[in-house]
Amino acid sequence: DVRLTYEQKLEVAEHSVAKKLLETAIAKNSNLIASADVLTTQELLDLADKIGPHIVALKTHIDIITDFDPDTTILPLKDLAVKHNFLLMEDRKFADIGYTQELQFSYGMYKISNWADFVTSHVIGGYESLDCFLNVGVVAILGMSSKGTLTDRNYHEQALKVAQDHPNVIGGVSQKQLPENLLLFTPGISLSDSGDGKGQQYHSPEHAIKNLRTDFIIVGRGIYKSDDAESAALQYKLAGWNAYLAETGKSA
Ligand code: UP6
Repeated sequence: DVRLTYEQKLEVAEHSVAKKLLETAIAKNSNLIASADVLTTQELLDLADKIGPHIVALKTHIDIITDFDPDTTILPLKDLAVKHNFLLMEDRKFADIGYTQELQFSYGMYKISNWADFVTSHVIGGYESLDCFLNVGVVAILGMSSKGTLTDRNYHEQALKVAQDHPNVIGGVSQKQLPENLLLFTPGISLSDSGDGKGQQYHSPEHAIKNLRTDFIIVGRGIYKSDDAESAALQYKLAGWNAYLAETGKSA
């Protein structure tokens, strides 16, 4: 069977955030999500402004920003997201009971629910633990990219069942192909490295898109550690988009 295009996925998508992601991919000819794992507000904003034109979403780990402040970190970040038309994905990887996740999502200093378009969450707390993410999309962690991860086949299967049943879930993070009703997000992508010496395992954009049928590749160090983040983002964007075009037969 042939891979569905983003246009075809948009026709059947039900969640507003899934639709927005697919519309953005189509508008920008990009399936690239950049992971902005930098430590200061200045680096975060500089990176977002530079690579913004090439990405569908910017993935944050907001709790590693050393000088976080809602007014100086989040407000300008939201402006950049509007300026360059990308979504904000907070990679919080929630992993608790629903009650606690609700507090972590809306309170504390990060107030993620005020600004994130979508978040990642483990499903280890079970179906109801995802109920709190009412107005955002949830990307469920089904399988991890790191060596020795406990997300084996059985875990993946059971986690997938939770994800597929829950109306807040738009997709999953995985290193395996997913059923077509979920969007697939794949980290562990690099054009030059096979690992980081700390358990991370990398594959090429082509592998993720051809073999796993990934909808969105997630690239961190490959972009923000590069000497020229803007051209690295463009390079990953083109690698991802060309692999997609080849798979859908949209290009010769
Ligand atoms: N990430 C993974 N693997 C997973 C889930 N999430 O690498 O299974 C996240 C990391 C990091 C990014 O938390 O933010 O994706 C990958 O960054 P890198 O490209 O620099 O390795």
